[in-house]
Amino acid sequence: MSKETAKVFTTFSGLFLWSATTILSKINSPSDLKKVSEKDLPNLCDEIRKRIIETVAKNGGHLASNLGVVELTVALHRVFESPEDAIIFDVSHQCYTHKLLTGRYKDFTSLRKHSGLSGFTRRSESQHDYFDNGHSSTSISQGLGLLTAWDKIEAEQRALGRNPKSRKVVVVIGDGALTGGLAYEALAHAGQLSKNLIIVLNDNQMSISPNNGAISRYLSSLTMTGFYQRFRYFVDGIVDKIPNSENHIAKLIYRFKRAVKGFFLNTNFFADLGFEYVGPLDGHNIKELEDNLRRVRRLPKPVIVHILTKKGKGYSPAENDPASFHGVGPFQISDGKMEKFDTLSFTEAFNNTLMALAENNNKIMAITAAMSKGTGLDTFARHYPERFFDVGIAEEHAVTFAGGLAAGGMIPVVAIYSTFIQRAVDQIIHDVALSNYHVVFMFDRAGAVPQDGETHQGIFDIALLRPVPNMTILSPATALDLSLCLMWAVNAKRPVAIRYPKLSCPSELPSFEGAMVEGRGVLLKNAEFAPNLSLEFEDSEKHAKKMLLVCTGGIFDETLVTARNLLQKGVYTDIYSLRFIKPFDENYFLSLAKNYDEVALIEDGVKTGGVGEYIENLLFEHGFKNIKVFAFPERFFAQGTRAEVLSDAGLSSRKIVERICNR
Ligand SMILES: Cc1ncc(C[n+]2csc(CCOP(=O)(O)OP(=O)(O)O)c2C)c(N)n1
Repeated sequence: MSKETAKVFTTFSGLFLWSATTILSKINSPSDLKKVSEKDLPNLCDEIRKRIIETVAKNGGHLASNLGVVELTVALHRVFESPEDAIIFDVSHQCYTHKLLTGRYKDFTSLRKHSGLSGFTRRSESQHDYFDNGHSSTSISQGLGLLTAWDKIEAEQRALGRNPKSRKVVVVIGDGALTGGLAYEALAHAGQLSKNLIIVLNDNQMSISPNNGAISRYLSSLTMTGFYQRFRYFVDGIVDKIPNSENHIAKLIYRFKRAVKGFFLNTNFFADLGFEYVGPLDGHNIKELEDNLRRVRRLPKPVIVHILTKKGKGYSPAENDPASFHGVGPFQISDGKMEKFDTLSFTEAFNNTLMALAENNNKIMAITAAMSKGTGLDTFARHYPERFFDVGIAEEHAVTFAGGLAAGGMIPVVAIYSTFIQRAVDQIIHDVALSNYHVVFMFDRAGAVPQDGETHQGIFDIALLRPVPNMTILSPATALDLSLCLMWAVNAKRPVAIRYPKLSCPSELPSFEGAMVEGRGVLLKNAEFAPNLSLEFEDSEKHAKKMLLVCTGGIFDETLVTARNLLQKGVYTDIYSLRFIKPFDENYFLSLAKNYDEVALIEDGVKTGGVGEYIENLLFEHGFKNIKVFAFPERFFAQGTRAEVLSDAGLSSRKIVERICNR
């Protein structure tokens, strides 16, 4: 390793990087970890960081978040007895150390690969993973439910005269995830139930981007109370040494401690909810973490352990720019350089158009739920800070807030990933569509989503929102198409959702330049998209059948490949790209469809309730016989490249052509 490379590792000890991993490779379970001596723990943490950096540099992943929780995860697995005790990670994008310590060291190179380890906790992978997480702010509810169930079972055992082991539940939640409303519903309930739920609040002052807002300010104010915490542990240390017979002395000291606490923490939101508040602790100090976790393990009430960590810890490119290293593709370890693509993505196409529109219309406002980088709205935020809102991981609020803005005459543009909008379906129905408010929704990452797996596929939005009255749903196929859709939506005076994939935009084709006509898509004849292949059909009728491929815009690129492959096999094929998923001009479509012998519907969404199923029924009702629907079957789809996910769903060009040709 060169000196340059060594420089980027900020915390690794001495010459360790040149030696092979030794401690980590021998840990097959948390019980092996418990045997590691205290003095070896810093080396173990170095090994873990090295393994994470090397793997993520190749496979991509959530680097900065994982580097921040190495010591915490080691401490948790040394103090608690997973899997008898449950350690639950919110979102679980920060679970890599947990995976490495729970028997998945050898498979770790397959992280986020097709058929490999997921980048999140998955029940199918390990008994140490209690939940299939990926969406934010669920962990406190999950932990509380699990603990309530275990407590009931324990009580039943005790009633039978047995002496069951008391199982513990620890939840790890970040300050970003704590901006989600679900977390507060759970906190209120946990305070009410008053069980020993242990919540570790991992405060790195970052969501994906810096965590602004009132909650973040409040957490910072809590970090001022370090003196009280030192005092508190000093007193607890004394109380621990007092024999039981002298309990009244302990009680006196406890009262004194409460009085001092009142002085330093005259309000503490968590304490007011019924939690014991412990912290702030140094989240990179294993000894301090272990000592405190051992103490809170025994408390008869819910506890918040507030720890401070550094996102990206140990790797300077990630420490210096944690937002860019939150979720990364492959990168160069020596300097953190990431691969750059010069093709235009749908996300960029959206933002270019939005910037152009916002320049001439100051009613346009942009909203994101903690995804300003992912949705590309960071550019808008820089130019129009007064018209930009990052509401935190609060999709429900984002939508209802947008309804309020629309009621006040603004034109809110809400950019949320397709998978996360699932959270806010009721807000779309009740707070926007019912009043027919003019809100523009941009559903990024619609359809097949690479590498993140089940929790992140954007395949349910069409089925969830197509039945909603007043909703318009658009699915552009190219950058120009997306621009036209957004311009149309900004003038539409009703709720409009535009869905588009995580993908580079396909090359433009002249047919997309046509003006938008409500309810209608874009017909592309094969002479346009495959001039060389279509020649053989020009003057002859030698093709047996004429095929129309009808596709959602998000899968237009693959549909083009399919059409060309069919042409090569001698099947005359044209494409109809569904610019409008809803409303749908049925008469216009039927008048087109009657020119074809066979129609295949290709949709990058779930089949049940999808637009393909709807068009299939329409065609049947009008006497069409030869119809095939290609869409995601009712299953969850694990991680893989886009092509692998589509293939798993039977949507690869090869599989579609095969099914069509073997009719
Ligand atoms: C409902 C939902 N919205 C958005 C996201 C995308 N997301 C993943 S991690 C993350 C930030 C989490 O921040 P924090 O909890 O502080 O963890 P950190 O990465 O800082 O350790 C976000 C916004 C998500 N997973 N779920």
